Amino acid sequence: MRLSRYFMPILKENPKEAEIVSHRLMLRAGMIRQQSQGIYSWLPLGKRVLDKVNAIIREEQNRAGAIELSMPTLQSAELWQESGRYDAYGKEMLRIKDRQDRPMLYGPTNEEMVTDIFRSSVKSYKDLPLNLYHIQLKFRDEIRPRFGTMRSREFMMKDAYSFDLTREGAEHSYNKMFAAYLRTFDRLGLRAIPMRADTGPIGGNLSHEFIILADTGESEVFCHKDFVGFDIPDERTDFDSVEGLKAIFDKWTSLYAATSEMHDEAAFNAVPEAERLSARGIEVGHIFYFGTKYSETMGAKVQGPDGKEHFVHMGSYGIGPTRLVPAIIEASHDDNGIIWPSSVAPFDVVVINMKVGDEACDDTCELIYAALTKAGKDVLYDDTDDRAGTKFATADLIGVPVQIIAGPRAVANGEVEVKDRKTGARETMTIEAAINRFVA
Ligand code: 5CA
Repeated sequence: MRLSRYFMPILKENPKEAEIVSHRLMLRAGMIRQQSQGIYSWLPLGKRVLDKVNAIIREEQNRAGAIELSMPTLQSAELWQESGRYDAYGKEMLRIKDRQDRPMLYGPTNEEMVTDIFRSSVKSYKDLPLNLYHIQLKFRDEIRPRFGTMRSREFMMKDAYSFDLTREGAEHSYNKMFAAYLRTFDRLGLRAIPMRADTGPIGGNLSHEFIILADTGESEVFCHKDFVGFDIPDERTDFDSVEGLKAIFDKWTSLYAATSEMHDEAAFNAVPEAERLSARGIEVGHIFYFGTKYSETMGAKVQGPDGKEHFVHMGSYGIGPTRLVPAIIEASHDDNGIIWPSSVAPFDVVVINMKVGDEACDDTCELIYAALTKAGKDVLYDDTDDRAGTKFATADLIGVPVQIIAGPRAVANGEVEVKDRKTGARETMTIEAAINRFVA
């Protein structure tokens, strides 16, 4: 991508409305734009990061056996009247009427709709377990939308829904998502700690929130320090192994960890003082087991091996991609801007031409740009005629992990400078060596 032809509206000034660093940096880097209160456009740079986050979420959902579909944002009120949540959900639900005066709503979550899909076609235990997910916009008319896309009214959610014949089966489905979430957040460069949590309007009595520790987080959390160093389930994890996944779940729930709603002061005080962590955190995921709450009210039954009809046991599993992007920034930035983990960086490398119009600089940059693009890398080429200082500031602000800097003096020697955004370390090397770093 040539920066001169890209759309990346950088702000020079700090936006006044931004209270936390991620919101400030997302606005300054031209990643998002507020369209009305709590409703955002994702501009090209932001969209790239969001897509990369979603790709990792999708890979880990698929690995755990969940199957992707796509459900609409607009739902009929009838479904919600069946479950009893149409009235119970309250003012957070955006209610709409169509031209025939039929009540509709912009989905805040999809338990009802997915249960309707399930009951229309699954009739036998032989088709279980089943886990269906989508990555789709939701709307919740939050009282206090704030911090940019961290708490917005329209937001994206990966929501998965599992169906099992028995409670034991449903627990295994829960554990699959539990392990998948540990892997997902780790690949996003985050340490998320599962904590016992309240179930709110979703219901049920088994639930964990996945929390990232951050001073700017909205949740107050309490946990054992050791969680910070626990091992993440690796790529070879067998998601069909009931014992294997139970062992992961048991380990990750063996020590104290709870959000303020579920906090038990006495149990926390039993943890040795030096090992207690009382902090603030950002909820990036939330998983629930709620048994037959929706299957009973909506009549989702399958025939069991005993020939009888059984209401299915269900769980739901949410991740907030549009919250994860700012959460990653909260965890990874410095005074100059964002520092993306390479797994979600909008570009793998930025090539900075220090003297556009100088034949040697132009040729060198074009050569590197072409070679890295051919090697399948996402390359941003700063071919603008901005001053060097502006180019460096932009590259640091948008947080691309590696900068290749081509200035006339180095280029005359057949060399470029390679800067690591995270450490700030700069190294001069031949053009070939700079290319090989990515191609090899
Ligand atoms: N149906 C269940 C799970 S699929 C559910 O709705 N869970 S939730 O309410 O906990 O939301 C799931 C995730 O969506 C949260 O963990 C959070 O990451 C994200 N989320 C929720 N509300 C917002 C919001 N207002 N802005 C941004 N992200 C949000």
